[in-house]
Amino acid sequence: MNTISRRGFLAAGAAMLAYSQLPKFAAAQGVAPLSLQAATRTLDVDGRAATVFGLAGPSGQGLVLDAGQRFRVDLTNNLDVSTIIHWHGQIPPNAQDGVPDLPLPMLAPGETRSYDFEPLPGTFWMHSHVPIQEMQLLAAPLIVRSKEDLAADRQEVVLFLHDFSFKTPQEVMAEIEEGHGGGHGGGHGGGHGGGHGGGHMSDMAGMDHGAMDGMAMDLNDYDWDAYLANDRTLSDPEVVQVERGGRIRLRVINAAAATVFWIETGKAQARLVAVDGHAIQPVQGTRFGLAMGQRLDLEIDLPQDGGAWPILALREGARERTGLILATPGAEIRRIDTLAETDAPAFDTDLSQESRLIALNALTSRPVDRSHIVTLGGTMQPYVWTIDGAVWGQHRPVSAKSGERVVLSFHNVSMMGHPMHLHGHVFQVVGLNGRAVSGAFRDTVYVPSMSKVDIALDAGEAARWMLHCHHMPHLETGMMTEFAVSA
Ligand SMILES: [Cu+2]
Repeated sequence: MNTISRRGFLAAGAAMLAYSQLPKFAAAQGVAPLSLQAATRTLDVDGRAATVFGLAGPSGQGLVLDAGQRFRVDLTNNLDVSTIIHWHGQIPPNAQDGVPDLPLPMLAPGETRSYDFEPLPGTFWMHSHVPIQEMQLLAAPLIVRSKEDLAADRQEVVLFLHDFSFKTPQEVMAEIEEGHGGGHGGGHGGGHGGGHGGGHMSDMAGMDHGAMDGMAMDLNDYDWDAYLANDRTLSDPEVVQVERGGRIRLRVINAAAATVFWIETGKAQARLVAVDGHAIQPVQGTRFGLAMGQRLDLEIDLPQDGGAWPILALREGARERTGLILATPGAEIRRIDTLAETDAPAFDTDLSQESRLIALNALTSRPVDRSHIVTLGGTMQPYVWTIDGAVWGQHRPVSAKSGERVVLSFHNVSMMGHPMHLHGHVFQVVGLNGRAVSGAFRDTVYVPSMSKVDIALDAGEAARWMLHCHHMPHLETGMMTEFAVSA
């Protein structure tokens, strides 16, 4: 077998360890915990220096664990503000989950805290659970390799997406709350044709754009200054060296605060093989979308010819795009404009992508002990987003007992989509607009405007687990409740 050959090729070909290139060996196994530093760093965004936050591990931003390696990490806060980091999608003991004061306080400047748990393999990420810090890029990949990853002859590439503003997050929030955030009429570029049960959407479709502004399905409630792929824009994208005929595992992470992206692989055919770190029955295609907090694992078999393959991330309902380029040595790299010629469509308004995702192994069949309807509501003006009619602090917990089979039915009665993230659990998508499915396992599910999504799970550790929208301005204004699991 030639499992060594491709790695040998890469080691020889790569002069330095690029952000996206996973190191050959994640770290020394066993004894020493990995060090992770929350710290400021400087990015070059289209020629302008930007001071942002970051999470520096032993070999660049983020962490890579090998198969079987425990998540043993010493997190140090080198910022001049308190912070706390959430290991998105992982199931640590609740005390290590990384939500401010739930149960542990944030780390003061200079403080170090130790973490130790058995991680789930797959494509994960980590970020501050303070929304305005996440908006400043206090977020990074968390890749946990499986045994299969180690055995496979394929090159792993990470595509970490974020939206970026030169303004402070406080200024961004103020503009959004005043309704000056930018082009939220953009939703009408996208085909929201069919699939909606109610007559509401079709009523809207008959109205002219001026009348719909602020009323119809809203996308993109903020126009960011840049859209980053591995901290870079298309004016100077990362070029990842690949080999002719190579197989790529592309790990896409949408870490954006408030941007849904389509991933377009262009001439490179892709197979979607996992979402949120969990395997699905492979789906062929060249365009797949993901909302904030979600991940996609794409397998790409490159042709035998040399060349360059741009992997683009398109902002939904808009022309902006970002991405990286896969290229064989010596291939000609063409410049790609940061604006596409036309708007990308809105993402999954009819749940057509989600309905194509089928779990490899479904949850074991058993009676449902408890079910809850979780209503997602809110408006742009005033800028308030709610779960069951309440913001965090006035919320009524969604309750269950540890070990119970629970079904949560998200009913989105608002004009924006919401990526709903549950802490401490992996759930299966089991219903889409009232139709039963054996859908993907996830930790973050996108609930489009005026749609219903049902998830099933077995309630885990008896604790308070956060359940919230992963749109950071929505979360900042209170779109969070708790899944209260009792013993
Ligand atoms: Cu939301």
